[in-house]
Amino acid sequence: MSLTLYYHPLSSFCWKALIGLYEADVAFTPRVVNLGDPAERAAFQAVWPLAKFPVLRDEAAGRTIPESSIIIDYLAQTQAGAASLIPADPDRALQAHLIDRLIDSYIHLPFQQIVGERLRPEGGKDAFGVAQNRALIAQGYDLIGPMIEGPWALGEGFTLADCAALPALYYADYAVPLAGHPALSAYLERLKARPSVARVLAQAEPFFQYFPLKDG
Ligand SMILES: N[C@@H](CCC(=O)N[C@@H](CS)C(=O)NCC(=O)O)C(=O)O
Repeated sequence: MSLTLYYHPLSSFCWKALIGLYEADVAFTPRVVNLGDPAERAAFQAVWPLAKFPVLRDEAAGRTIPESSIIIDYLAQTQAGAASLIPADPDRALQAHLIDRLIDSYIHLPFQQIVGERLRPEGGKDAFGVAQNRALIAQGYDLIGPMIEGPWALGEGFTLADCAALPALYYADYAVPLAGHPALSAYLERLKARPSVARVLAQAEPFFQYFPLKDG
């Protein structure tokens, strides 16, 4: 099999890539990386020096593709089943990329910062930074909510924007509850019911005990 995905089942950015792979029914070899294991980390670093996942390796093409959004772009360019993840119409493709960028920048990354804060030792905490990131996520919800056309981000077609939205909304909900955003909450529920997403969530379930915000 030509494609290998380096990932971890609990990793939110890996969910974005996995949803794309499952949506398109692309065959790949899953390679779970335990970054806590020095040998595994070193081996992964040889594939991608930043040692951040997901990373897709296309052995036949001799290419290493990092970055969750770029992996979806690459799949759309190289796998017939994945083509629709990026709309053919250039304006709609821009919109898919815009939503992906906004979600990553103003929901997903601030959430990641909040989780990082939880893992810091006493004395290294940054309550001001956490408040800033919570405010950013709330702004992100206000921004993204009206952009969701329904049922999916760009209407009837499931795209990169939806692959990005699920992990960001699913996890950020723990830090900044979506309760005051009924349209986004309903969108998240539709996403969770999607078979590709349900598969990703089921695979993450055994690892969820390690999610630092699981108890609020
Ligand atoms: N911009 C990257 C972000 C990737 C990222 O931050 N991945 C996290 C997991 S969700 C990671 O590898 N963390 C491990 C670390 O930072 O040591 C993407 O979209 O793929």
